[in-house]
Amino acid sequence: MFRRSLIALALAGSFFHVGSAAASVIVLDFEGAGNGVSLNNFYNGGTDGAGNSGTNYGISFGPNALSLIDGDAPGGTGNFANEPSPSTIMSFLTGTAVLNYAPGFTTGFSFFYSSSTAASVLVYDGLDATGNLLAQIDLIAQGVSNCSGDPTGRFCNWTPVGVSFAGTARSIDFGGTVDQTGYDNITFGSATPGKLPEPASLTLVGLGLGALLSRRRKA
Ligand SMILES: [Ca+2]
Ligand SMILES: [Ca+2]
Ligand SMILES: [Ca+2]
Repeated sequence: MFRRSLIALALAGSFFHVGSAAASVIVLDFEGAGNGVSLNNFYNGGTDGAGNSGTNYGISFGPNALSLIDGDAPGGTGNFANEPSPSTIMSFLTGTAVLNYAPGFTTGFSFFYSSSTAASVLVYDGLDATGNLLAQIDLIAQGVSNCSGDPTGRFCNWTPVGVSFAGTARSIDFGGTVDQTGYDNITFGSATPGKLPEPASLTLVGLGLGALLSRRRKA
């Protein structure tokens, strides 16, 4: 489960860690979305799998993108801590989490992630992770090292990543390992995603979606 630890960040687009905040910024913090349900059209004038609605930004998600609430918060089962915007993140149990923005964006974007394995984020000029690959961001495993706080949660480290690319992007493929990689504060219009979190505790299971899935399978 702890396969990687010290692989350097690499990429085929341009990459910068933390820059300065911009004026008009959209932040997808996933707050208000359900626990272990598909995000679907939560940010697209529709609902997530539990019927919740967020702001309509015209942003939709592929079927694998799930919202997950921290187990320390009401209604949550997530096994994470120090998430940049409490208490909900995005993760996945199948494939990868794909974000679609049909009008396209050219300004770059940023996000926080926590992962126990290496992960990649891919940016495409077509919807549903199709068309030309505009950028690839390879992420190191950092989520579960020296954890404490929140008061519980195995995935306690959240790292901000900023991405720029040439062209017009219409989808982003947020990858990693199912139930081992989470994302939060996906930010458009700024190279700096939200705020930096604080430190948290160590246990030995996934982000919490696996337990949810096995419960569903039994049902
Ligand atoms: Ca929390
Ligand atoms: Ca927690
Ligand atoms: Ca959040």
